[in-house]
Amino acid sequence: MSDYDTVSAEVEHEDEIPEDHPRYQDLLTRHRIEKGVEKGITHLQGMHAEGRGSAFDYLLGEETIPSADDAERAAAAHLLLADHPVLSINGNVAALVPGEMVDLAETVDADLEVNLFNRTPERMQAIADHLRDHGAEAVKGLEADARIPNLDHQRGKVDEDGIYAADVVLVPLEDGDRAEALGEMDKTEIVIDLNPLSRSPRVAEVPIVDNIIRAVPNITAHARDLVDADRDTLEKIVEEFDREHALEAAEERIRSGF
Ligand code: PTJ
Repeated sequence: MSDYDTVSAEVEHEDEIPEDHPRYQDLLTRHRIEKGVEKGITHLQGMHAEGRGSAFDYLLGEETIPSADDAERAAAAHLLLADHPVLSINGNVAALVPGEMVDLAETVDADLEVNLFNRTPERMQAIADHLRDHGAEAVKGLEADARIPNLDHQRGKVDEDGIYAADVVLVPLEDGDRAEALGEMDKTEIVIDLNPLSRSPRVAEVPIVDNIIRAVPNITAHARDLVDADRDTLEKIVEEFDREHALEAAEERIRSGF
């Protein structure tokens, strides 16, 4: 038995996963999702979502492909240009990248809002507390004093001064219905999803086909790089981004390996 065979999903702390393991990112992701379920942050369905994502990531080569890096730079430019950017957080996002989302929100001056598919008061509170434990000062989503039109009651609940009023929304690992409904509200939508055929990236102005654990720190790195850029520079990055190419390049990589 090799050392790698001894790395099981039962590791108590993620530091126990060896960073030189060939499937390190996948093991780390699985571990964080399991801990999220244990803490009442992640819904059990989040494990299915993770499994699907993991298969696509394997086919992508578990790396940020050049078209995804372009999308991440365009996302950073959109967020910096926005009047009211909001980063939407669900149970998988909170488990996988809590500190990284707080970091991005601070870098682009965005609000963080918890917005769940399987919404319960307990999970809403647990996620808000988890984000605060990772440095968030304010977390929206608990007021739920506005509704996304054309979505059923629970899934459509948002804060009036949060997602409802936002001009640019980052919605990672989102289900297609809500992504479509947010798009119909004329918001600029940035979606992170490893499946380029999923409805949510297909309706997004900026589809990012990349693992969220790589995508969010990379958007933040681009935002730091662009933070002093003038509006013309940012607008040029936004204009030059080709969403169709981003989706096609990701699908090509997944299907052919190239
Ligand atoms: O916390 P809740 O209640 O809001 O529920 C969250 C889930 C994710 C369970 C819910 O939104 C859901 O069921 O989503 P879907 O329809 O399964 O879509 C999730 C998408 O995220 C799928 O297309 C996956 O391929 C993708 N995905 C999963 N893990 C990752 C990912 N994309 C990027 N990075 C990942 N690590």
